[in-house]
Amino acid sequence: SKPVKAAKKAVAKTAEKVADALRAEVPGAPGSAPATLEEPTTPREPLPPKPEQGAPQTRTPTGAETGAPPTDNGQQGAFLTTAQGARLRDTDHSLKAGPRGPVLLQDHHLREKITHFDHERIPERVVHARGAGAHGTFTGYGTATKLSRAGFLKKNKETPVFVRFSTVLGSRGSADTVRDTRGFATKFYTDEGTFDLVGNNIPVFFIQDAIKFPDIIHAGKPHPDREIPQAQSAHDTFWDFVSLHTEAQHHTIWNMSDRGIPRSYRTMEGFGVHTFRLVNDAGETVLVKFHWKPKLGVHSLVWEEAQLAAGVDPDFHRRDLYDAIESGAYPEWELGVQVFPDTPEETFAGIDLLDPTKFVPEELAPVQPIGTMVLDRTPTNYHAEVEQVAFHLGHLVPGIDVTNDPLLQGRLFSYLDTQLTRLGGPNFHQIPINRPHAPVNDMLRDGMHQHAVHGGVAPYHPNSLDGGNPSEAGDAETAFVDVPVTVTEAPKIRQNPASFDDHYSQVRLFWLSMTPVEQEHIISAYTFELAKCYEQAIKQRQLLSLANVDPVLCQRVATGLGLPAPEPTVPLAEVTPSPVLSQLGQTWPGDGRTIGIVVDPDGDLDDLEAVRGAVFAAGMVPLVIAPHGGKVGGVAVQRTFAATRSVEFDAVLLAGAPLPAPDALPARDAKAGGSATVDPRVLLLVEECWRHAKAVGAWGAGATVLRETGVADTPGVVTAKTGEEAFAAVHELLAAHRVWERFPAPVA
Ligand code: HDE
Repeated sequence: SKPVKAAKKAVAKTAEKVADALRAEVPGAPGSAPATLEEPTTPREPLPPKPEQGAPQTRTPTGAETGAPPTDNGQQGAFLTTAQGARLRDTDHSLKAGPRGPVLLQDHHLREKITHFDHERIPERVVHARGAGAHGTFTGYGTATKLSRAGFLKKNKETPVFVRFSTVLGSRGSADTVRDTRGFATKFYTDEGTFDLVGNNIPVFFIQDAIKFPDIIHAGKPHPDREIPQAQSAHDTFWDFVSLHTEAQHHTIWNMSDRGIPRSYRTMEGFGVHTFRLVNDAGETVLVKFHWKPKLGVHSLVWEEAQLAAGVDPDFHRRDLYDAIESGAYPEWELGVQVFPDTPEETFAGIDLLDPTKFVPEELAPVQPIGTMVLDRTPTNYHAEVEQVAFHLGHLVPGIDVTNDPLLQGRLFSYLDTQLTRLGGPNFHQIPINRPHAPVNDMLRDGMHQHAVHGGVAPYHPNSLDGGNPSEAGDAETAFVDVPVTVTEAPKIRQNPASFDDHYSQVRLFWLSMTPVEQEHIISAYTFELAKCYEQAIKQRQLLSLANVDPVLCQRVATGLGLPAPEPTVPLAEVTPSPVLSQLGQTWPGDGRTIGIVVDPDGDLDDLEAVRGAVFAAGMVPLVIAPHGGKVGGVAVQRTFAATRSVEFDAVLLAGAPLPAPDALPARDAKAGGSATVDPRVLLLVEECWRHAKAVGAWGAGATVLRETGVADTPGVVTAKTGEEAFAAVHELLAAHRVWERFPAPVA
């Protein structure tokens, strides 16, 4: 119509004017034509599929092809269609009675598009809602074949895996770096069926019986009246529960330790928590506990850093995992088992192996490596993979079986049950990420979202109409056979074994295994969390528990809270510390760490290229930080002062002392002890790195910044003649993760 054409013309004219003005403003290129952007709405040939974007799996559970074309991925075909495959002429305008008229109900495309959008979200997981995932490969060492008949543990056998890491308490949109337990769930797509190892980064659990899971989770989740706090244990209901329910004290001290705030998913251990039973070809059994050991070591954030990161970069761990994999620093873990004889008592060194609030110190039962896992591929689609993946402890393969741990037994029920609501029905195993790689030949039929078109007439066993298929497999065909464990004759009863009553000995063992720095962190964590509680009675009750763990711990927290330290109610346990529990005292590779390099655009930048090269060569990521974007000294700037914060870096190098920019934050008054010669954002960066015990290096004018911040000549702060020398010194410091001596000496 005429008015529309006129309007279009006017818009085109204005656009031309704006383009002219922009052209004139491009320095050094007056009048030069701007680079033309390809019009994205013009139909063109499909983009070639990315190698990692294989076609959606078209195999149905019965092996039949669905007929979906192999390149049927999102945004790859030339023409937009409806869900029914009809090509569309226009997806930007609703069907209306005239340009100004009402929208017509008959617009199927509008309704289909909006209805589908309205239903894009699925319920988040009731726990472990926030997660990040990656694909990889597990390779068996063959060392476990004498213990288990599982084929994927055989020497050099490669098995695809998908891992989902998670926090427990927070909602899907909560921050990554909160103090919490982390989930570490691995799906092994083995030739003999899928095996799920659904573990955590802490080897013990809050409760000894699954029936209490709703209680602990209700206590940890936000208060039902205000729905606060999000993703925190620092509130009354959590501490009410753990102080009343003292079997939770062991898991809680791990949370209050640095394990509760991991540096990265890549630097976390994983634990199966429960004791499992392995069975070999000869039918012999052993009891085991599974451990994942990260090749990079176990490292954590410091609390202030974790709090800052939660605001500055709530996706800190998700981003770290993604960036590491994309940059080729593939995270790697060794899988190991602690092995115990399968005796009727199911105990080892006096520790009840069915009690999930206890672990077995590695000094008593070393972790024996049985394979290695490398994660080398990020998800293609978060919803399809990370959200829809469904783990379950009952997904076992021949050679691995469960024990009577009452927590484990309840989980065997819960995981299948929860998927029915979360994934909308009983066919979630047909979702691509959940499809086994082993051939499936089940007789599960129909149900919501059934994707298979099953043939045949006799989905029952035995049958004579479909050739008697499928028939049962025997031992020779690697069938899963439940280990015929003898169940003792006993009364039906709601009661725990007596050994479950010891709630404090291993808490004390953990506390005494920590170095002084780590103990300080634990004291601060308890003090912080309890100070966030309003009810005095809850604080006092928790102090009673701490008194049963250790008098110094109890006294220090009590002092912090301004409360009297109570006397213990049980004798302090005699325990032997387990030094391996400490995260300090060893050196580790720094693969995938980030090194911030602060540059002064007006300074001497001769060494910059060489330093970046040295950082890359060390398997780390250099990020150049400057007052403005663009290039400095011929090198691209990746972070500007306005858009970065210390938490992004594992160590910082200073290649200059940038002067305050005219629009910078107010410079401090030199007379009042502040610096008027260095940009305050650089000073803050260095101060924070120093407080968080990170290595700091400088060369050239960078040394000025160290002097201005008052950190020169302190531990872990190095100055060197050249940039490469400064990085070499920082690299060496990074091997210990942090400059631990910077923390104040503990007060006894
Ligand atoms: Fe879970 N847990 N859990 N849990 N858990 C779930 O399953 C549950 C427990 C763990 O990334 C839920 O699919 C009960 C211990 C991880 O998708 C749910 C009990 C350990 C994940 C559930 C426990 C875990 C879950 C929620 C007490 C460490 C995330 C959504 C008996 C060994 C998996 C879902 C993922 C998820 C129940 C205790 C680890 C509701 C009843 C102990 C890593 O089924």
